[in-house]
Amino acid sequence: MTDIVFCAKGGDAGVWVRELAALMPQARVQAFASGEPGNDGAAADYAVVWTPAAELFERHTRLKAIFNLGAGVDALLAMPNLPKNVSVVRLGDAGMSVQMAEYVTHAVIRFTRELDRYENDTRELHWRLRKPTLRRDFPIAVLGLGVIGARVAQSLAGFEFPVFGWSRNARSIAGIECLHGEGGLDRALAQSRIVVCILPLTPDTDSILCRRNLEKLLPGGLVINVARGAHLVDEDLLALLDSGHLARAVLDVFREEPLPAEHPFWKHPAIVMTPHISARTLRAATLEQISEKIRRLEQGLPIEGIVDRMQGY
Ligand code: OXD
Repeated sequence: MTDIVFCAKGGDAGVWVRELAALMPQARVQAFASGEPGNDGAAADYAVVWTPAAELFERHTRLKAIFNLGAGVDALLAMPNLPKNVSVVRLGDAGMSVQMAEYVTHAVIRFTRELDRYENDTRELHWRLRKPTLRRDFPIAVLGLGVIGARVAQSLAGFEFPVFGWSRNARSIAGIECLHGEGGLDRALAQSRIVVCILPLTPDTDSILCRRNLEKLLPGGLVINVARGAHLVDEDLLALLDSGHLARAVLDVFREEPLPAEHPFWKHPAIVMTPHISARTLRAATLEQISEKIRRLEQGLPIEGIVDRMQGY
């Protein structure tokens, strides 16, 4: 019998466990129970996790794979006792890329069509026509061209925005000018007024949205961060918004979540925030994907989404 342990911070573990068990009747699926050794089927074959308790890896020492309930594996890889020789599998799409495309495209269109201003006019009972805006004035740099980033870039290109995609290694996506490497980043930013960050968080991408890089954008820009809070240098963003070089920021992720009440982002008029909801992990699609991968592994077949620990994604 295949043993699966489920350990995720927040949410209702019971529902996840029941639904995974229903998809895998041949397996024993149990929620990780801290404390009492052995009452969660200790020594499971597979772990399904999101920011799990460190104790999980002390108790379950013969794991064959660890499935992360999200696309970003930075927090998991940073755990000191994450077993070295066990495959870590990130979630592949599972309904996230369309949500992300929706979120980013909405933020871009809200900005470029000045919908916030029209909303204010409505509140102030003003019937006011503004000058039409032109897409060519709003070129967009999309940083990160994995499955999710590529979908976002294509969605924006579908609305006829000029889009520059940037990734660490060379990529090619129909309809998108793809750039890569350090020089490519400079070129993408220098030609764009909007930057969207969908990068994995690694030592190379930590603080990539810093003053030096954001200053390269065309003036009056928009920063959208839907990746990780640590990509952004908070003080640099505030300084550039206050100087007017940037006009707006739409942030879904933060260095500390929930964002502390005293953080200046809360009250900044040019910052729009959401609480890490740009792409939710959808239970049914996620569990279907994970159960299928476990089945394949049990049959000795290859699976997609195994994290390259050296690259960090
Ligand atoms: C993810 C997330 O990594 O939700 O998928 O942040």
